[in-house]
Amino acid sequence: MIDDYAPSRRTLLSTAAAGAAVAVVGGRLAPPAVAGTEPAGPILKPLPPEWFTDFGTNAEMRWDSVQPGEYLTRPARLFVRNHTSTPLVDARTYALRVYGDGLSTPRGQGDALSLTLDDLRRLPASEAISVHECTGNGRSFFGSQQGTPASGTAWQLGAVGAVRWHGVRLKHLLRRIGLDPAAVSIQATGLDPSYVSGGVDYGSVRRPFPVSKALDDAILAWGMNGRPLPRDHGYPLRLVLPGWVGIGSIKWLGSLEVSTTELTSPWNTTWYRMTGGSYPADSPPLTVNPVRSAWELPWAARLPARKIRLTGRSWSGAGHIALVEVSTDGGATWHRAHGGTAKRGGWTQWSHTWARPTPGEHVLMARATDVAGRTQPLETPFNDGGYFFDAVVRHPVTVA
Ligand SMILES: Nc1nc2c(c(=O)[nH]1)N[C@H]1C(S)=C(S)[C@@H](COP(=O)(O)O)O[C@H]1N2
Ligand SMILES: [Mo]
Repeated sequence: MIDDYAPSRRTLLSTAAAGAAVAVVGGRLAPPAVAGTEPAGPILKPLPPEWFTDFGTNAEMRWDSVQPGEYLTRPARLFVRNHTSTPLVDARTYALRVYGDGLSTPRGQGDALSLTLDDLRRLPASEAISVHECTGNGRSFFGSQQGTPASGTAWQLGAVGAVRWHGVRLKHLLRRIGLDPAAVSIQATGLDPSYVSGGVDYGSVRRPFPVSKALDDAILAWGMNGRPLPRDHGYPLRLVLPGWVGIGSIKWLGSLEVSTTELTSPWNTTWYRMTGGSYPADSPPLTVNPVRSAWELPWAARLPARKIRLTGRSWSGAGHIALVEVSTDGGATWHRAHGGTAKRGGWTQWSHTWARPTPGEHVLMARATDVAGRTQPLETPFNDGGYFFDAVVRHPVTVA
C-alpha cells in the first residue's frame, strides 16, 4: 500500500512515524498506542496523484477520478484542507468541552462540561448528507479565467465532496445541557496545532457561528459514509454546518463556547469574509455556499471525435439544484442537461450527450440554478481571499 504513495508522501509518513508515534503495521497506518494530540504529517491518508492534486497541507480531489455511478464521495478521495496538520487524537481519552455564559447554568472555561463520545452516543443519533466544500473552491479561476489571481491555495473545483455524516444534532445536546434564551453565538475550537502565518500565532483554528444554525441542522459528527471519521477529516468528532462554508465545520472539535454576546476569531473577522475588489469594508462573515458545477473530466480533457455522453455535478449551499444548462461551444448555445435526482442536502448529477464533437479545441461550460433562484454568472466579482468563485468555469477540451 505504501508503494502507492507519491514519493513526497512516503517521506512525510516516515518522518511522522519517527516523530509522532505513528505505527505502520502491515502496511497500514494504525492509530497511536498512547493518548495525546501530537501533530503528525500534514495529511495522513495516501494522496495518489490519480486521485489528488497535493498542495502540502491541502489536497484537492481530481474530478476525473470521480465515479459517475457513485453519489457520495469516498472518504479516501475527499479533499483535505488543513491549516496546520492532522493531529492524532485518542478517542478513548477524548472529551468535548462545553462552556460559556450562554448555557442556562453559565460555566467558565475552567469548569467546562466534559462530554465523552459515549455521552454523546447516548443522545438521539442522526445522519445527514451535505455537500462539504471549501470557501476557496475554484479560487484558481480568478487568475486563469478572469486575469486577477487571488492569494491562497490554487484550487480548481475539487475542494468539494458529498458526504453522509453520522452523529448527533447539536440542538439535542444543547437542549439536554440547557441553553440561555439570550445565547446568540457559539465558538467551535479545534485540537490541531496553532495556526502560525507570517510570524503571527493566531492560536487554535476556531470560528463562531450563530445559535440559530446550531438549533437548525448543525451536527456533531463521528462518522462518514457509515464508517468512523478518518483522522484527516476530524476524528474522533467534528462539527458539520451543512451548506455553509467549510471553515465552519471545525475538525477535531475540542470545545464549544456558547455566548450571549457575538464571539469573534480571525476566521470570521480577518478571513472568510469578502475584502478588496468592490466589496465594502464591513462585509459580513461568509455563511451559505454559492452555486457551482463541475464536469467529471480531466483538466484539460481529450475526447474522441464521436458521439459521447459527458457527466458532471452541480450543487448549492442553499438547497436543491433546479436547472443545469450546458454549452459545448464556449457559451454560444446552451442546452438543458439531463438531470439525475439529488438526495436531500446533496448535489445533482447530470449528463449531456455531445452528438457531434468536431476535431479541434473546444470549451465546455455548465451553469446551474438553485431553488433559491441563484444562477452561476459568467464572471464573479474579485475578492482578495479568492472566496466563492461561482462563475461558470470554461473547461478546455481537445477533440482528436
Ligand atoms: N480544526 C480545524 N478544523 C477545520 C480546518 C482546520 O484546519 N482545522 N479547516 C477548515 C476548512 S477551511 C475546511 S474547507 C474544512 C475541510 O474539511 P476536510 O479536510 O475534512 O475536507 O475543514 C475546516 N475545519
Ligand atoms: Mo476551507
